Amino acid sequence: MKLLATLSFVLGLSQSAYAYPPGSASGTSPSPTLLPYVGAHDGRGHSPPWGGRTRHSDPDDVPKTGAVRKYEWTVQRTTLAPDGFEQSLLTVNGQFPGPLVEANWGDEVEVTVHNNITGPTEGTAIHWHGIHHHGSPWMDGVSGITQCPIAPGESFTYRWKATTYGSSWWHGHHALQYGGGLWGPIVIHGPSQEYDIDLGPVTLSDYYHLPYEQVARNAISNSTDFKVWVPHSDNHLINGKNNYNCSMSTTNNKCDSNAERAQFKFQAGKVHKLRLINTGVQALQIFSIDSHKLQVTTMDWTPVEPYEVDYVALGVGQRAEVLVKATGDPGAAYYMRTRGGTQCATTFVNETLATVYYDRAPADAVPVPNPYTIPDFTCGNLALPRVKPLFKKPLAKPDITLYYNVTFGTNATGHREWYQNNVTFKADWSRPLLLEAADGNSAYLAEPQHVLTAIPEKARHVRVVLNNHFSIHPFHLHGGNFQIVSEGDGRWDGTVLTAANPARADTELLRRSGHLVVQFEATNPGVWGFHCHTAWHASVGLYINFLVQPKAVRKTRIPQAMRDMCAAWETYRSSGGENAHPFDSGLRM
Ligand SMILES: *[C@@H]1O[C@H](CO)[C@@H](O)[C@H](O)[C@H]1NC(C)=O
Ligand SMILES: *[C@@H]1O[C@H](CO)[C@@H](O)[C@H](O)[C@H]1NC(C)=O
Ligand SMILES: *[C@@H]1O[C@H](CO)[C@@H](O)[C@H](O)[C@H]1NC(C)=O
Ligand SMILES: *[C@@H]1O[C@H](CO)[C@@H](O)[C@H](O)[C@H]1NC(C)=O
Ligand SMILES: *[C@@H]1O[C@H](CO)[C@@H](O)[C@H](O)[C@H]1NC(C)=O
Ligand SMILES: *[C@@H]1O[C@H](CO)[C@@H](O)[C@H](O)[C@H]1NC(C)=O
Ligand SMILES: *[C@@H]1O[C@H](CO)[C@@H](O)[C@H](O)[C@H]1NC(C)=O
Ligand SMILES: [Cu+2]
Repeated sequence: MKLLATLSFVLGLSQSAYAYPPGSASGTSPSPTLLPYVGAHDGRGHSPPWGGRTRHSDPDDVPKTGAVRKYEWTVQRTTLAPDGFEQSLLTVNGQFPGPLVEANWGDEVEVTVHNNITGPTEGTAIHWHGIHHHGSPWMDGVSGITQCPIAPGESFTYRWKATTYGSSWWHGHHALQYGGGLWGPIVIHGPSQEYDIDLGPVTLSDYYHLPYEQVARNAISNSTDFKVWVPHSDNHLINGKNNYNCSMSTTNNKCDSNAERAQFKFQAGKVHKLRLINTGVQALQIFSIDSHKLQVTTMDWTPVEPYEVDYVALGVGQRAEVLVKATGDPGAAYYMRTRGGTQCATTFVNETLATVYYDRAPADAVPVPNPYTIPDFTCGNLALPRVKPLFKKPLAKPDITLYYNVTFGTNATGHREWYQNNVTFKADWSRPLLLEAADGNSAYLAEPQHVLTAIPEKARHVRVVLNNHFSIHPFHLHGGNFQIVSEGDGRWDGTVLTAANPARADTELLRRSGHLVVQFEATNPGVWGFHCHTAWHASVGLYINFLVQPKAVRKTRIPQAMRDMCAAWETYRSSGGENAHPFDSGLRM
């Protein structure tokens, strides 16, 4: 691993310094650990590339490293059995979870994606969750918004700057593809609270045995069966692994009930860093380690004053880095667990386990269960009152406030639809909003189904008020982060949680029958989605778009490669491409 890290730094080699363990492997060895930064042991001394910057420093003071981290990816269908149940997944380079993207704060990342999806063919697009793409909004990877899909047999090279640091993930943002396996973690090394061992990404995800197209079709269907139009996941995975009771299966897929769970290794007395990432489709995940406390140090990308908890609740797309001191018995093993919170997830499983082995634990050590009790709650962000960003930013007076009522209903044939202010979002993969905005097609942009608001040129501080009437929704902003003005039950009554230094994130939960009020700075020209990250809610139209700095976008020179991608897609589509036509909002298949 050290050697690879060295090579990748010196030669700019493709692939990661770190072999993120594919969940399909038998998994008998614990996850490997991460170095403090890419190239940490390359003989150039031990000062990190971010110099004297700390967790308290201005996050916009991004180091210039000049390094480019290159990856070469092939998206394809691969038959795997991450939980013992064999099925066809969409993978990158045959791996599930997909490869780790690893870089240092200030690096450039370049990922060439080849679309090799066959049987049937379909387009694809890869999104980099939480990356800002300042000056290159076409690199956001959302089909129908920032690009046409990469047509079958075609390739596209994404390039973006790691202007934030911490833990996140990439995923397919075309149709419901990421629900079919197309995702992986991102680690951007930067200043950190002190720790001894970086255990790397700990991904928490719900997992479906139905093909992802079917999950999407069910969610939009006019079925009256609750378990159809509210898709239920069959399993939940930690780092892409869990076992599954095959006698629950109603299909003929090959199945082995003895698949391995994820394993981790603790060194007694040491402080371990875990990068928790909810890479799921719908389920809220409540993470804990029996008999251990968690010290939370980040919210999404933002370093916060450390606070101690028994468990961390993450909605889809949310991340938290936690430090765990190994205070347990050096000869024992402990359960790591993630729970759905039965009211906050639609699933057939309530709990998923992994095992943490201390260094002197025998290989066959079996943990004694000792779970924390989780009281009932309303599926909002439990920890929010304790979140204090280390680099303080007070809340500015908004220049504009946008209000959205989130409701759910059916169309004339009984098919499900999500609405914001009575409109359901529909994408046109062939006409991405960003390209239309650059071309000045304002009449097209104004069509209601695009749910697009042009932010007035002079407005810098944009407040967005969501009032919810049904279900829970982890809302995610593209192209930047936001300050959380308020989150709670009922309609917003104008209360501000903390004006002095609100929490900052790019994803936050909109609780059931509650409200979420966020504020972002309209300083990054582009078309940026603000949407529910429950994949089959976004598919069914829960998706808002902001056109930020319309004049600057109009002046943007869209690279020819983006136009070529649309031309190739048009050729595929018009020649009867197998999966060229969306059947709902277009964000799923
Ligand atoms: C493309 O996928 C097919 C199977 O779906 C596989 O046989 C082929 O090797 C893949 N090509 C590349 C370049 O990975
Ligand atoms: C697996 O599921 C079957 C059917 O529901 C049940 O009878 C059996 O006890 C389960 N096995 C285990 C090990 O939980
Ligand atoms: C999950 O939890 C619910 C509510 O506590 C319970 O009714 C159900 O039986 C549990 N399911 C499993 C598979 O344990
Ligand atoms: C309702 O929505 C479904 C799914 O998008 C669509 O197939 C159907 O045509 C719609 N019905 C009407 C009457 O528009
Ligand atoms: C469901 O939609 C189909 C059209 O897609 C329609 O024929 C059927 O009557 C609808 N069923 C119900 C229960 O509305
Ligand atoms: C949202 O709903 C409230 C209460 O039902 C209503 O007063 C308000 O006008 C609605 N806002 C929009 C933008 O539709
Ligand atoms: C949304 O629809 C509801 C119910 O049909 C209606 O009362 C309300 O006025 C509509 N709101 C807007 C902003 O069109
Ligand atoms: Cu939702």
